[in-house]
Amino acid sequence: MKLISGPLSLYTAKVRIALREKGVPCDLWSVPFCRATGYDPKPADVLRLHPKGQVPILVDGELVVYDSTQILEYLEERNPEPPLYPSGVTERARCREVEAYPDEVFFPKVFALVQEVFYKADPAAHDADRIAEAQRVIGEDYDRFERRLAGREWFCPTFSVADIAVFMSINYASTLGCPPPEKHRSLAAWLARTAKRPSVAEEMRQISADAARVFGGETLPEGPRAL
Ligand SMILES: N[C@@H](CCC(=O)N[C@@H](CS)C(=O)NCC(=O)O)C(=O)O
Repeated sequence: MKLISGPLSLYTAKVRIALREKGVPCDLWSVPFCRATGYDPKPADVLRLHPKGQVPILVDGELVVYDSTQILEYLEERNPEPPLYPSGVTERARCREVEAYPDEVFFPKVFALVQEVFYKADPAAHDADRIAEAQRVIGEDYDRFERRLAGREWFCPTFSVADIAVFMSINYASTLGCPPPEKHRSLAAWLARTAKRPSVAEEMRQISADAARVFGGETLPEGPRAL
């Protein structure tokens, strides 16, 4: 199995964490990435295999699966143990809803910070009003995550793809200067708990190292990487 992987891609990070949790061997092929042009120019395989030219893409023999959520579903069916979805139709539906929220609703708000803070290297070029508005709407979602957790250990009865997706999105918002407020005690405890999982700790280690290189002006090269 091969994962075409974005080094700083939060969507790919979800898949990398799931692969580690499940102990599934997988070759990683990292696409190039830099601060000036992001994912451009894209490798030919990405353009050929994904209709939107995005990562992650999972290739398993003849099968190509794209979109992080679809890949997580595929991995769960291919390698059910340990499960990353709860059992029972209702809990699974709840899990899918929590997993989808950061990708579909929360991260688009964070993306304003990506465009302002990450892609504009000169702080003088940052649009302060846009950043403030992004921080306001992100704060509303932090309230929502806190209410949803309400002191529970995980978003679902057991650690799941919901925790992975929410954690990665919050990590990006935090890195871009908008961490959850201290008043959200459930969220803080859950973040610390999640960060301690070896699968997540390894992801954070790799992403921090890659981010430091990219902020230093390097282009992360295309090629094989260790999971
Ligand atoms: N819904 C997709 C989103 C994938 C996505 O937006 N990938 C980004 C990297 S994080 C990408 O490839 N961006 C390049 C582009 O859209 O041109 C998923 O969950 O996989």
